[in-house]
Amino acid sequence: MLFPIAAKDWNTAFAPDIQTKATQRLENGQILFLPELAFSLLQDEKHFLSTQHADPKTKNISYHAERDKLWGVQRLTDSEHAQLKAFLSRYSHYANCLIKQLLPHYTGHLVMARTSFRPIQVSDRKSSYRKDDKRLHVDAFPSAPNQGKRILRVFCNINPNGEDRIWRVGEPFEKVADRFLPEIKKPWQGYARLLRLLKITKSYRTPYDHYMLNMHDKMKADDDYQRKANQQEVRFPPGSAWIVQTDHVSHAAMQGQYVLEQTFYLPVEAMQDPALSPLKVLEKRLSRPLIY
Ligand SMILES: O=C(O)CCC(=O)C(=O)O
Ligand SMILES: [Fe+2]
Repeated sequence: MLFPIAAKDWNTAFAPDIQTKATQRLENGQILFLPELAFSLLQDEKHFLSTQHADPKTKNISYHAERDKLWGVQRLTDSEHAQLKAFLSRYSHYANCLIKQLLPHYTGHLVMARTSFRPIQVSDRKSSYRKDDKRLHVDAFPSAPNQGKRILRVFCNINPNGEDRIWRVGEPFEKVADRFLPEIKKPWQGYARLLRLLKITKSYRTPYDHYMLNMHDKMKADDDYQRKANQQEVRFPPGSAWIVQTDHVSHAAMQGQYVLEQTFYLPVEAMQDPALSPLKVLEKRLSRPLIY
């Protein structure tokens, strides 16, 4: 489930056999675990280890490096706003270095998406079942269809009080698909166009997005499945980092506070083995293309 990798520096040069193995393990649904990869905060960044600047309406503080945009925040002075941006921009840069060094096969294909800072204690968070990441799920976003692209995330636990980030990791994607796919109705023709027209989605919700979103919702809604599905607790201590394809790995975040995260999108064709992608797994089971 976890593939441990030794590295203390975000710019470590890895041997080719580690790079190849890491890519294979990741594509097979394992989590790349870097137990010694800490992200040390600069003096003025420590100020942000608090919940006071997180907008209570959103789960995370988010930053988009290319657009230099910060959201999900409150009560920031202009200089704090700039400092928080610089903090998340620094993490985004470090995460990018790590991925370039560890997964060079993907270089040139990865699209850098959102950076997030998660200062809220996970176990205290109340939300509807759909938004509740304490329930096992695979990632799929209702308003941001990713049209088959892989979701690759780099997490780092920066908790200053010794508190682990605790996850549950569920069964392999193929099993999840076998369990939930038969329950999902075909997308209604014209619905995706309507969602786009009404600006409910930021891009066209392909049939792939329809099936992934339904799997996400059905997994979270099923109490029996949450309890009985094959699963394992995994702990990520402070000063550790982990890389995971969250569209493929069934996961739930149960406890912990103060995590940084960088999201990347990867086209399926850029994988070493595209047959392992959720897109190809679903297309095989449904015997038809799902991107159109
Ligand atoms: O915040 C976490 O530890 C993970 C939450 C989650 O489900 C996700 O980021 O996909
Ligand atoms: Fe998730």
